[in-house]
Amino acid sequence: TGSISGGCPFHGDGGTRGLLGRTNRDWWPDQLELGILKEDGRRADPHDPDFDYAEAFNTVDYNALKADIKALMTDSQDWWPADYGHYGPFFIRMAWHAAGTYRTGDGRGGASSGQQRFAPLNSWPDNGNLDKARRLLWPIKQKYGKNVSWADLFVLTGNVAIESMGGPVFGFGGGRADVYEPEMVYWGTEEEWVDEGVETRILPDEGKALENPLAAIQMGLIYVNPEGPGGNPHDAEGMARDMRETFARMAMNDEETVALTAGGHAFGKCHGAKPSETFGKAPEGSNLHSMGFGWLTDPEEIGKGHITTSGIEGAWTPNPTQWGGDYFRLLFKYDYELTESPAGAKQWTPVNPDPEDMAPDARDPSKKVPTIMTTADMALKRDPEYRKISERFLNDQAALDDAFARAWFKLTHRDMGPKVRYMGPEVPEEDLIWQDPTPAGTQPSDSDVSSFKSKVLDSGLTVAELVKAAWASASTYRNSDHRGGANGARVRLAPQKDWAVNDPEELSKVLSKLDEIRGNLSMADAIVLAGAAAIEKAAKDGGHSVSIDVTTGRGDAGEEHTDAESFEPLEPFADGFRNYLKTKSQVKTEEMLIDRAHLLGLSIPEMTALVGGMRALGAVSKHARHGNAIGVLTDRPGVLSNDFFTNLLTMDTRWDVVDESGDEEFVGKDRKTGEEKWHATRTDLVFGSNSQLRAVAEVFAENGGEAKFVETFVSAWTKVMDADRFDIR
Ligand code: HEB
Repeated sequence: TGSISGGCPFHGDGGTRGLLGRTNRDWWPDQLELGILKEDGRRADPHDPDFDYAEAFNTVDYNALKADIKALMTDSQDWWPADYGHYGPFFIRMAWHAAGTYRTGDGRGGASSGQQRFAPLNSWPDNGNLDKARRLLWPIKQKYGKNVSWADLFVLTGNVAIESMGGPVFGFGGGRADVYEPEMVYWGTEEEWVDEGVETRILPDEGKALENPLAAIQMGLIYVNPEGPGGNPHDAEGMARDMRETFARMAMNDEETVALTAGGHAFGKCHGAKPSETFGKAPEGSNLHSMGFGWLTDPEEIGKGHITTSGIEGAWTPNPTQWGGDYFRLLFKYDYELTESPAGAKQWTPVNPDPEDMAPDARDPSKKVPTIMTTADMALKRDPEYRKISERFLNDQAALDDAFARAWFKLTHRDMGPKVRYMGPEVPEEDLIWQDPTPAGTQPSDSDVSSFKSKVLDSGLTVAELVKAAWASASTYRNSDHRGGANGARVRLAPQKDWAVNDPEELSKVLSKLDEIRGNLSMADAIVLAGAAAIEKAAKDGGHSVSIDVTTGRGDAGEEHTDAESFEPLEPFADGFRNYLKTKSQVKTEEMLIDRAHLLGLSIPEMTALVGGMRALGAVSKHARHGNAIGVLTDRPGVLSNDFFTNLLTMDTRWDVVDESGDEEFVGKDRKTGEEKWHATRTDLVFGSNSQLRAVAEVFAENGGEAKFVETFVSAWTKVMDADRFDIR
């Protein structure tokens, strides 16, 4: 992809930062405090905890819903009149900005939870005036109620908008359940949002790559600054670099980037008819009586409609509410000169346009105005690689239609996970490689399962090896974009099989042994069942009789089902559960554990039990300097016991730093004799040092606590193994 991304997560300008960077509380210190009402696990979501949104969506009269959305397109409202009498372009921008926050680095952001309703996204400068777009949709949201989420409505409205203007659409899958509070996402550390003179985050000359997992080059942007890197319209190379990198962070290649941008800008206009000094505060910080609206200060804007947003002024084509090839036709027909909008933004205008290539005025179709290109649009002709693609689309409209429709579908569905999660009558038949398609599995018989489990225990593989393989397979799952997980057994394939965190040699030995003895089980089931057999044995050796529920029926994916490159961002830079750290980052190693637990959907007790349990089982990575035993605070590794907690919390041990420089490894010595007993990392000691984690560790260490620990460990383990089983939910 020509990506210049830094390899290291959260890599930036040195120094350390918190897991979330700058948060809503930093941006809006006066924000109403609702967090106290969520103590004791009280939920912000008003729906019943067992409300099944996907099921609810399936009850909707889909065609009626689409007809209602279509009618809205041209039902211009006095409080925010539609440009050209058609809201379509405005809604496309809304849908694209809803989806465009997605980033491959951690799978967070994206259209799948309706986050655009909340801060900071509702107030990002790049989302300017989209508060009005969402409010236009309220009557439809209200009508369909809980059966149509905001998240689905945003995307479907984008689709209907494209269709209603003659554009190509590939399909729609519903099933995005809304959230009711802002998701905890790292959006960056800068104290400034995008503005003139604020640097791009990418400066290769200064050795600055775009910090992982971010996918926008400035705080407050979806992708890039339309006026050029840091607002410089002359930096054509930098513009293409910023676009290429940010789109790559959303798994878009050059062709998809060109198709999306040109296809999107076939529609609508930019808004910069008046200087942006007239801007009021963004929604999250605006007056109470603005009722959630922001930016609106120009009284004209109420009666006449959309005046200034980005500051750039003008439409790209002469037919802004009609799909077609005018964007490329104009881009290549004319030379463009640098001009300034009334709001003072840098933009490009065709030199001597023919009258028929002028655009209608957004309010008065009898008036003609010049079209424009942004500096970002100009990159599609100034960058040699983009240019080749643009020229192909210029001469082949059908190719653009297909590329745009597919890229739009990917953009808006990329974070929904496996295709089984898509609902509704317009889900495309075709399997797409980015959906990580997994062939359906079959259900093994009970006797197949039990004979396999006894073979596993006789195979000579250790508890630790089996547990590590199962964890390696399942723990790639991310709750954010629902990718990864044990289904498909992609742990056998590149790149996972070679990740250092997976101890590749050991993994390959375990997998070939399991393959040998699995009979007609799928590899995916065999790996999970082997882990379960190992844990049951380990529990028995510790005096606990447990039986682990394994939901079988997983399928095996092949290389042909797998876009290996797209799995690279799933590699953990740190996996505290296996005591693995690849690169020390700006974020503390224990925060990386919290991050991973969050992506796995784990609670504090679940995370704590898993860490303590995997240590007791000896299931730690081999990377560590102290061999296989780091964090394994037990004399009987391989037995499921609460030894990790009792040995961590005892006052008989004194802990010292081993590597003064790194502050990552520690040695535990007998307080009286000075004898070395254990080696541990930050992700071990945090369960004794952090007051909240210690409180939970105490429960597992205290008298009678071991049973509670085993029970919590087993249920958390099962949760991780089954995290991606949407096929059976
Ligand atoms: Fe766009 C609009 C930029 C991509 C679609 N954009 C727009 C504007 C700007 C831009 C500046 C204006 C705003 C206002 O209002 O003012 N884009 C941009 C950039 C990029 C883009 C820089 C990257 C390169 N788009 C895109 C995509 C899509 C789009 C991808 C889809 C697909 N846009 C759009 C639309 C519009 C816009 C549709 C219009 C809106 C209205 O009209 O309202």
